[in-house]
Amino acid sequence: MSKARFSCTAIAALLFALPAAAQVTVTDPWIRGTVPGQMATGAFMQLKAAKDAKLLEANSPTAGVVEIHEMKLENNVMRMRAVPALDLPAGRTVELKPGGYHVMLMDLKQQMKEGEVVPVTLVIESAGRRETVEVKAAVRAPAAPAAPMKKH
Ligand SMILES: [Cu+2]
Repeated sequence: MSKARFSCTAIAALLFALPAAAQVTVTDPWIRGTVPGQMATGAFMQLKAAKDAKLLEANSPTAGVVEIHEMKLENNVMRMRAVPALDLPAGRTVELKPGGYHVMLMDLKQQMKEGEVVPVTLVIESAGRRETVEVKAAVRAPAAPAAPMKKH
């Protein structure tokens, strides 16, 4: 009897010791710097999940409201809107970048100064399990271009 109970406990321990379900890799997280008084900015990064997952939400102590946004060209106007979740298909790199998906930081509690590192927590769901991923995002200059510009 006690032996059986031990086995169950051992199995439970083994299950909980399994690595996190989603195994999301975050590459090159950064935040666009702000000028004094600016209340919102975007955070960008590349996400790659080992198994199908979803980015459900994000949080940061630097912002009162954080949403996942999508930016789209509609009738020649760039518009952004909040999306309930962002799909992270297994093995595919999903890029959050200016002009596309981004983590919107609003109601900022501080100026985002170039060179600072800001913590952002991602809430990710995979196979019905939620997990959080801690990200340290580097603040870049407010006017930092997304990619080096070429002159011709
Ligand atoms: Cu936005």
